[in-house]
Amino acid sequence: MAIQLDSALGSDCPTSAIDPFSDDFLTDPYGYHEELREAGPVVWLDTYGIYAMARHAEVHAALTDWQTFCSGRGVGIEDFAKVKAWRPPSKLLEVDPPLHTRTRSVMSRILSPAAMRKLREDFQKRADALIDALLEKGRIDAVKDLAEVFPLHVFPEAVGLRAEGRENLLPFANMVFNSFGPRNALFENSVRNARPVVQWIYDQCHRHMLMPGGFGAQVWDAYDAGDIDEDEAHTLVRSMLTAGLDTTVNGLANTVYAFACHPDQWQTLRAEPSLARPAFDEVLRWEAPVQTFFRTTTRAVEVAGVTIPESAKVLLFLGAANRDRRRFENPEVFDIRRRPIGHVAFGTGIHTCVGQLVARLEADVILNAMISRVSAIEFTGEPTRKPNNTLRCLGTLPVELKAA
Ligand code: OVM
Repeated sequence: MAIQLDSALGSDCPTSAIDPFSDDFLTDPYGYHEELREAGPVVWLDTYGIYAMARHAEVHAALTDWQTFCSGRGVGIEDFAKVKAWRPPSKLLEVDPPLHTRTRSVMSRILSPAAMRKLREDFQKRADALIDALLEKGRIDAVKDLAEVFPLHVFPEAVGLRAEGRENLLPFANMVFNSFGPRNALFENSVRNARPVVQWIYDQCHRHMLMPGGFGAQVWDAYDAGDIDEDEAHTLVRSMLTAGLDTTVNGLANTVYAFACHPDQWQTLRAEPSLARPAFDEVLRWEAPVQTFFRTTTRAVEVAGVTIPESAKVLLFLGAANRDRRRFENPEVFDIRRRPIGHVAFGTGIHTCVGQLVARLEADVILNAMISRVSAIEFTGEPTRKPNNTLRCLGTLPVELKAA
């Protein structure tokens, strides 16, 4: 007869004392990722009383099985079934089918390939002008002067936001991405003085605040068509304002960082500009802007021989999965010729990043602009980190762009 396993939380798998939300971890996560991957397919994190997965196979499988690993109880550390969410939950990120299916289809229609084709020419012009201006300067902070400037220039306009108050966008996103982690100092500091920031964001989501033709107005068109209700429309606009900016800011900063660290790879890309798309995927694999998300189990489930009980929080390390040698050869090596199919920087399954075409478009036009104009990207100082409970953020990235 089979022996009944002790069903106490975490008793069934390796335990780790690693704190994935400590400054130490967030500043340089990769050694810890390796420890977590090697500890086992499922690891119990003592500090928080949660399960974690850092290997590609298990992260991928959990993301695909939304029936078992649900999002409706929050994708942060707190279980919405037990603790009230600090903000009204997202109707895209923090819901399951059938509601998710409906809101998701509205958003994927708005953020479609056809919509991107309409934006491309304008985005490219702006990217070209920005890189020209940065070459005049020569020495720049690629976070402030490039990675923040460009998305802030093109994205709020594509959504149809008015100009005043846009300085609230990045602090709001910083707060939300910190809020997926524990109530540590990072979270507390980012929600200090949050009220006016949150108020501004919520105000912008109303129909009368949004310019005709933009992504925001198109969400309200879906309300007119009867696809979503009023509250859903408002919250979906909020989703774009939350998820659409800080992610691409860090994606672009990480792109410049990756090439500054690997001058040979920059020359490879310049010699073969058609590698721009796979190069951006390699940046995402190597340095994922969104490092982690949680899921909550809807039932007891066995994963690689470990039984995870029902109602458990499971932390999925997207960034660690992307550097799992079981899935990617020499995962620490940044190689734009690699076809990093299967990286989970955009997630996978039903919640796969719905805005990824916008992110890809932004990266593509910036890389295009740089390929023809920038012969080299050289560090002029040490980059600094800005720890966030979810995002892989650079604080400053001092580089010199050399004109071609
Ligand atoms: C949302 C939302 C917020 C943060 C991230 C995200 C990466 C979505 O409010 O829907 O996706």
